[in-house]
Amino acid sequence: MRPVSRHASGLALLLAAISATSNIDAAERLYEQHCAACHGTDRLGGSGPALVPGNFERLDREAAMDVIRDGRPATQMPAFGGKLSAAEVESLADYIFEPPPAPPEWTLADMQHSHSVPTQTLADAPVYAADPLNLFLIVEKGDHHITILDGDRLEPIHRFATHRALHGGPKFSPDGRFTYLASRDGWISKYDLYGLEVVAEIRAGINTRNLAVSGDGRYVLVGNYLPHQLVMLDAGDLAPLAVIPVTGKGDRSSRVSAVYDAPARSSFVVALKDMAEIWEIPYGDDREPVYPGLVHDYRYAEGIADDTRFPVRRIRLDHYLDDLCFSPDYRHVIGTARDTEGAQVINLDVGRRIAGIDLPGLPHLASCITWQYKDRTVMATPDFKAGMVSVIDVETWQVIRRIETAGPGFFMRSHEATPYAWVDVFFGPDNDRMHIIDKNSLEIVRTLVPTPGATSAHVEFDRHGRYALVSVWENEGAVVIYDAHTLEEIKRLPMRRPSGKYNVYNRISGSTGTSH
Ligand code: DHE
Repeated sequence: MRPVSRHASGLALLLAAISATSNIDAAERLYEQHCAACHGTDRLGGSGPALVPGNFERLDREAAMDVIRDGRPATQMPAFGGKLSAAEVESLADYIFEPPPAPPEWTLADMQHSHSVPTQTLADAPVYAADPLNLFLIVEKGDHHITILDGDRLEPIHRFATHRALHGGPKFSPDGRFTYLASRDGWISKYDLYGLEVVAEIRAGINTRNLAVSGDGRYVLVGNYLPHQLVMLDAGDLAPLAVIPVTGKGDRSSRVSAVYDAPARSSFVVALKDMAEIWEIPYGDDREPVYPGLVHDYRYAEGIADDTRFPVRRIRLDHYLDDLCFSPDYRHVIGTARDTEGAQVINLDVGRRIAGIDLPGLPHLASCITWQYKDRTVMATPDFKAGMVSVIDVETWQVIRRIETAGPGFFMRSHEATPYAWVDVFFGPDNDRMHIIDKNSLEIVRTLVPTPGATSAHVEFDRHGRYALVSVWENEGAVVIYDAHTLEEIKRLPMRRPSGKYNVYNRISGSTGTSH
């Protein structure tokens, strides 16, 4: 074989570089022609999601090609298979997986530009005849809508379109009149449950995890994966008050796993994905809580008007926390760590780990609930990996029972007025089952199968604990309503992949049967 001269191999490299550049140029032109109108000229999203790496958590390149070619059912994403060749589809997929020239930013100006307050005059009273605190909001993931259901008559009273892919439960103003919704694309909407209309909207990020509303109803905190920042909004009209970069020493920064309200502490608690820390952001009038004898590392938010409004307390941990919940008094965070077995208990007052819990597998702490068992308070959590529910004493942090289930579960719910806790079997061949656990004996006393062969998931009770609503988690799915005492089916309402459902009263009253 003839040796390739240094000159010739340099030429080959140059030609390859030119060809790669012209491929990218061609893909860029295709993008501008077919995608930019919905996904933004900068690929940071518009009516469609942002198309940049970091925003495709569950979509690989092959799956992206399928979506470009075939479209996405129940969304505005059309099929381009008839217009583009296979090579063009492939080059578009390559292009959107290419990191943008500079890290994506979503600035205060971007947020202000997206901000709107469409409704200036609010209804004086509910525009329907139903108990406004016994409404259910049912998120229909299948076609991105919410159905509002009267919790007494069990009839829908309204249905409205939401932004694409809501995630995390809707949150409520303390009086239950308004609900706040977050979409994975960063859109935050405030919706009036009296007038049944959107009253304010803003895009607070490119890839958002969830939002929390302060217990005093004044603030909304939004946690983002992209960019690495928290955004504090005025809960009145969703105007941005402060953008808080999630940064550490040097050039470290982190995605936000989730944000939570801790009403008993008048603070927000922030879980981080890429730094072994939890943040606490007090929002009461006395902003800097005093924990006697402790030195805290406060860093002030880079606010837009005033640097000292939202001090951040950093609680340093030994491990990265993946998933967490709170003890009923909000003194403790119970979290699982990516890099270690079991769960850890962090006392928020002293700002450190005080106990471990023997929880093998991958407990889904975000959906843990509590109840009184004999003379103690217990906390129960399903597990993502194993078919079991663990019941934990919140005084001693000992696991007092492991209840074997038909497969790993996602969501668990109960209510003060029912003797039962309901847990789904979300994964595996038995995912059409729903277990009913007796809270006194800690035994499974019944297993329901709402629709054989279809995933059943996520339960919510009405405010009085009379009915339990279960999702049949399919595109042509349903919400099945059971009598919470007899466990008999009462009726079913067809819905488009109903995911979470939320009763206003249970949420604002802090029912122990639901995760917060
Ligand atoms: Fe969720 C809540 C994290 C995937 C449906 N999910 C939450 C919360 C967190 C979380 C931290 C609590 C925040 C809140 O309610 O404000 N979820 C995660 C993940 O890290 C994970 C595993 C991966 C991801 O892509 O984000 C994940 N979640 C899912 C899904 O695949 C689900 C089943 C379908 C979906 O909508 O994407 C899903 N998550 C939900 C729902 C809630 C939720 C319905 C609200 C639970 C509730 O009843 O309060």
